[in-house]
Amino acid sequence: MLKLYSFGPGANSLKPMLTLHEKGLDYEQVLLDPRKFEHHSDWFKKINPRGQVPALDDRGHIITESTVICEYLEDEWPTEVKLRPDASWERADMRVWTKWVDEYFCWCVSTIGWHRYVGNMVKGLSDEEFEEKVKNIPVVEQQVKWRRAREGFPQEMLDEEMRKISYSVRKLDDHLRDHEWLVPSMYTLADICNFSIANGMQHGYPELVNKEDTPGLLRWIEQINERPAAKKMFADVPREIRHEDAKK
Ligand SMILES: N[C@@H](CCC(=O)N[C@@H](CS)C(=O)NCC(=O)O)C(=O)O
Repeated sequence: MLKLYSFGPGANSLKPMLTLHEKGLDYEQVLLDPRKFEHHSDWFKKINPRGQVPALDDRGHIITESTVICEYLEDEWPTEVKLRPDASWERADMRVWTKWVDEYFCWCVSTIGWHRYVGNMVKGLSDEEFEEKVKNIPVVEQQVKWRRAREGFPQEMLDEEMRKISYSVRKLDDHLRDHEWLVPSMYTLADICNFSIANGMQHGYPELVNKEDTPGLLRWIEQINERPAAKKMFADVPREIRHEDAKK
């Protein structure tokens, strides 16, 4: 039995979740509440010592790192639905896109997400209460991020991350104006992994992602949202427990 630990269908959690739905695999859904810091609790750190979601439990084998989980599902659970091309050069192309989202696109969107939403989650805590929570965070870089979210990120950093987001949106749109999918011949993990970060930007960044400026990107976002697997995935997790504000 497959069990997925996540914050629900958004950001990194969405990657394996949509992959599972596209492949039609049954899995047990374990939703953690970031507002209760459940991902930093001892029971979860036994599953992922980094205290981050998503994590997959496959018959006792724990797999972490969202994109790695997606590739693992393709390797270990082959189905009629293929989310990777057969040709090695196309697979390489797919991995350039998944590497890019993991190393670049995800990070700029994440910092702005933390700036906009995560700070609010901890504003009500006293300094002592907040530091108690920070003590449980196993990754030092994440401790820094939580502190910055509470105190405010330096403006220079926010400006630079916004510049990277504008660049990312342009890069995706330039490609998607001329191609249906990121790997032109088929829908792949490259689409799923980039969609996990891009979905919702038409609402969160309407000045950047809109019909006039990014028609290719918007068409692709809408097209993936219309897929039966995406519809089922969003319907399976009720909106009130999706923690929309704290996923990135
Ligand atoms: N590289 C990891 C990143 C995982 C990650 O950043 N997860 C976020 C949710 S999208 C998280 O757990 N954030 C909470 C925290 O770090 O405190 C992956 O791709 O799985």
